[in-house]
Amino acid sequence: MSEFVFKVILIGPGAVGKTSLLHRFVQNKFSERYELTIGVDFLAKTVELDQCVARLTIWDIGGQDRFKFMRNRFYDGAMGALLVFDLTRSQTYKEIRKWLEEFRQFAGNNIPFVLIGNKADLVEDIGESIEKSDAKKFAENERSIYIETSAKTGENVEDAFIQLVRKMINP
Ligand code: G3D
Ligand code: MG
Repeated sequence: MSEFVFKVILIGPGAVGKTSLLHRFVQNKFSERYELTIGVDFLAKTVELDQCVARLTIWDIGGQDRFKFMRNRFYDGAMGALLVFDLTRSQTYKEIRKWLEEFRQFAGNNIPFVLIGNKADLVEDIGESIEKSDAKKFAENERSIYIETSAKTGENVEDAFIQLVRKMINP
């Protein structure tokens, strides 16, 4: 089996569910938790797929704007990203382009990402705040894919990370 080691980062506006997705993904699985004092936190998880073992360190950033000096350290060596917005707040979708630009500027132009619309469980009550087809088109134009998740119910969370790992293994 081939073995890979990947640094993955979770990016996107505040309160879209980045930390919740990270915890949902590693729950009940092998993981190590590290608390760093200056606004960045990561968890480790190993996944197996397609005859490969991928050892992931998944970095989560909090209070990004307060810690601009941490950006290099956060982005440095990142090999993939989940770019997350909140399906119930269209403003967070509008900010995605800016996050993608920053990601490419700091991590590199050809690093794969998956676009995530999170909080799918709330959409039924609150209704769509963005056009799903628009998000899909945007992702495809950026050589990516779009997945809707719920960190609350767990819907598609594993799938989102696995799709990203696939893209990192076969760029
Ligand atoms: P962030 O890390 O991107 O800043 P968090 O976001 O993971 O801290 O989540 C922000 C808030 O959204 C949290 O609520 C969290 O429970 C909620 N949340 C995250 N993901 C989901 C989801 O998929 N569905 C629902 N219904 N809520 C979600 P609080 O109340 O703690 O601020
Ligand atoms: Mg967070």
